[in-house]
Amino acid sequence: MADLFESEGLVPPFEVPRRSGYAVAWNADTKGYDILVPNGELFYSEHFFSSKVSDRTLEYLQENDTNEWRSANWREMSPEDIGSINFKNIAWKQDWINFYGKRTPLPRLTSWYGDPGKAYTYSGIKSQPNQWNKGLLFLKNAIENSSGVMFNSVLLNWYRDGSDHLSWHSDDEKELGVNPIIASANFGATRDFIVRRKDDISQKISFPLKHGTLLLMRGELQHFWEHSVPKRKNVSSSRFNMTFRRIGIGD
Ligand SMILES: O=C(O)CCC(=O)C(=O)O
Repeated sequence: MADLFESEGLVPPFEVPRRSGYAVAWNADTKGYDILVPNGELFYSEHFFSSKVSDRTLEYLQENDTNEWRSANWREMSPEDIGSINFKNIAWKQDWINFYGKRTPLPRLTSWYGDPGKAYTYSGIKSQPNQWNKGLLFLKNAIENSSGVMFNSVLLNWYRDGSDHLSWHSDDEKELGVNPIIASANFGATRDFIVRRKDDISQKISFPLKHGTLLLMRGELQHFWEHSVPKRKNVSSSRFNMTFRRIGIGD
């Protein structure tokens, strides 16, 4: 892999620490950056999905029987309101967590899809898979064809605006295997996805995940690094993230 600092004039939209163990190389075949970090590998493709596919996905994720998705004020709706909406394609749900003894809504909406039996537990919440639909299978196939990696499940996150967020964590649940391979597909508003080393949090990279961006994480990354999607006051529209996963495959 060519060293970042001898790159071919392409400027990635993220910065990696200038120290040994890091490298970034443009991959002309997959039209993205291969990124090597100490104890981990990532792949970043800013415009992996065309704007046509990305725009249609944004609509697909929000289509419902009662609200015009472009103008709906999702932020103002209560968890009960959201629960009563009949979304055509995705079974969105508001999960609740116990935060210092208080029942608190998760600061985003979620949904879990996968092959039969591929249940997943995150934030202490166990989810049984919804059945794959055409739209999700289309995106999954596109990622599989490009990466050569097969996935059997996907976690969807809906960040209604910049106050929805995700705290520091690693995707290191046992069912994801020893070295999980995770593919993150992104639609809607751009949000920063930050990865940092667990043993030295000054080593970090902030990836702007945009409408149509794909980010792959693999290798030992989940053991040595954690990631988050922090709040952003200036973001007023929805962002959707899908992390395609391999449950019970045992990499
Ligand atoms: O929204 C994102 O980009 C990250 C999602 C994530 O890390 C997760 O669902 O575990």
